[in-house]
Amino acid sequence: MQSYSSQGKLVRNGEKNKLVICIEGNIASGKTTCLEYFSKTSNIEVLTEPVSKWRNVRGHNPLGLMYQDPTRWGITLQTYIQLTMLDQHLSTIVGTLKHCTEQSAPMRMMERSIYSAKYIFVENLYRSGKMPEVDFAVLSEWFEWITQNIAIPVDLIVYLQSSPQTCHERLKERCREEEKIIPLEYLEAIHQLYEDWLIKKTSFNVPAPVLVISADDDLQKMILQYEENREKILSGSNV
Ligand code: D5M
Repeated sequence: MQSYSSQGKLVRNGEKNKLVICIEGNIASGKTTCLEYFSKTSNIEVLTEPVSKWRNVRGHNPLGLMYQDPTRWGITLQTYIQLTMLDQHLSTIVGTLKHCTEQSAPMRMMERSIYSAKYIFVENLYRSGKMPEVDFAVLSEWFEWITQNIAIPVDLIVYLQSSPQTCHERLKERCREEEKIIPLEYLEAIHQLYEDWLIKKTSFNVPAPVLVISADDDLQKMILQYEENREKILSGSNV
C-alpha cells in the first residue's frame, strides 16, 4: 500500500512509525559486528548491505568489475547499488541477521543508506577522477529525483568512526577476493568524505542526528560501547 506524505512524497503505509537507524562507517569499520550485536539482543529488524547482489547480478559481478576498472564500471555498480539501497529503505523484507518476528519489530537497523552510497562512494569516484562527468550527472539526477519524490525516513545515524589504518588491517584479515586490491589511500579518501559529511557537516545534507562511536577498539571493547550506547540507539536519539 502506498500514499503521499504532506510533502507530496510517496510513502509506504505501515512503515511510517517504525524507527530507522542507519549504521554508517568506512569499509571494515565493524558495521556487521554492530548489527549482529543488536540483532541478537533486541527486538529489531536488521537489514544488511546486499553485497551478495552486488557480487552476482544475473551472473555478473559489478563490485569486482568496479574495483578492477572504476572508470568503466563505476556507473554500472553505483546504478545497481542505488536501486538495491532504495529497495532496502522501502522494503519490509527481513535481513539475514534478524531473529525476531518482522511485524512486531518496532525499529529497523540498516547497514549504510542510499545517502552514503551517493555522498561517499559516488562522490569519491567522481572526485578522484575515476567517474566521467556525464556518469556523475546521470547518477545525481536519479538520486535527486528519488530523494525529492520518495520519503526515505532516517531517525538516527550511528557513525562508527575508525581510522583508515585500522580498517585496512581488518580488511586484510577478512580476505574478500574483490577487496585484495584496495589500497590504504582508498580508505583514507572514504574516511575523509565521512568526516566532512557527518562530523564537520560541511559537504552534504545530514538526514538525521548523528551518534558517533569510536570504532578502533577490539571486539570486546566494541561490545561494551554498544552496551553503553544501547538505550540511546534503541530510542533513536544521539543525546
Ligand atoms: O562494504 C562491502 C563492500 O562493498 C566493500 O568492498 C565496499 C563496497 N561498497 C559498499 N558500498 C559501496 C558503494 N556505494 N560503492 C562502492 N562500493 C561500495 P562494507 O563496508 O564491508 O560493508
